[in-house]
Amino acid sequence: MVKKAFIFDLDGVIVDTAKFHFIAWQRLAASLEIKFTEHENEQLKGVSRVHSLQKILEWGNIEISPDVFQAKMDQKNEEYLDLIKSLDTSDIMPGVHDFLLNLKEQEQPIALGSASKNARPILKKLGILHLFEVIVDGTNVTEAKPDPEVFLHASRQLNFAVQESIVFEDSVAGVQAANAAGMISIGLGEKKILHEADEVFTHFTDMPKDYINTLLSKKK
Ligand code: B16
Ligand code: MG
Repeated sequence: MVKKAFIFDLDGVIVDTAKFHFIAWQRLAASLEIKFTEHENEQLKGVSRVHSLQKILEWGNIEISPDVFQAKMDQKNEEYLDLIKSLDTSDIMPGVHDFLLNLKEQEQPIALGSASKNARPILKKLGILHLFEVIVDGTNVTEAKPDPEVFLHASRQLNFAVQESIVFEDSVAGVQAANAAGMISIGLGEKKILHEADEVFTHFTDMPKDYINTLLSKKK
């Protein structure tokens, strides 16, 4: 049977946490009197915590000491962790659980490729940690998306070539990272935002019924 490496982003693809990152960053930006709307937020999706804060400070033209920088990052993460306290299986994105189970049934390898340092506890909380053979997250990488490092680690650990790897992403930076790696990129979200992806769906539930088979024969 044909096999491919199926690599999933976490926030905004598997679980609906993107909205909580948004709220936490917005509060952080407000504390520094920096404007932060959906437009700015879009540019932070898939971007690591440290790079996100750097971008926000650039937008506000503000410089802070390393100590305050660390304190602000901690503050954002505390807000975020507080917001996701009540996270449960109802926050799994539509169709994702079935899609993962279908892949498992076909014995297809599954990896996580996320910028988040909170990935493992979130997957555990949702009861789906065991579905992932490989987890590459913000604790394992040095380069932030759009750098392909996170996805290259994931395919390497699954023992697959980049041409045999498929990435599911909700962010522009993540789609660019998958493309830079030479992998097939499937966008989850709006076509007009994720137009660089090889294909885009609003949700997993919008994919055709036999889409896994289509992906197994898809070429970059
Ligand atoms: P944390 P993903 C990314 O996760 C989020 O999209 C992004 O908004 C967040 O800043 C980043 O993780 C770091 O997350 O603060 O939890 O370490 O989309 O790559 O799964
Ligand atoms: Mg994401």
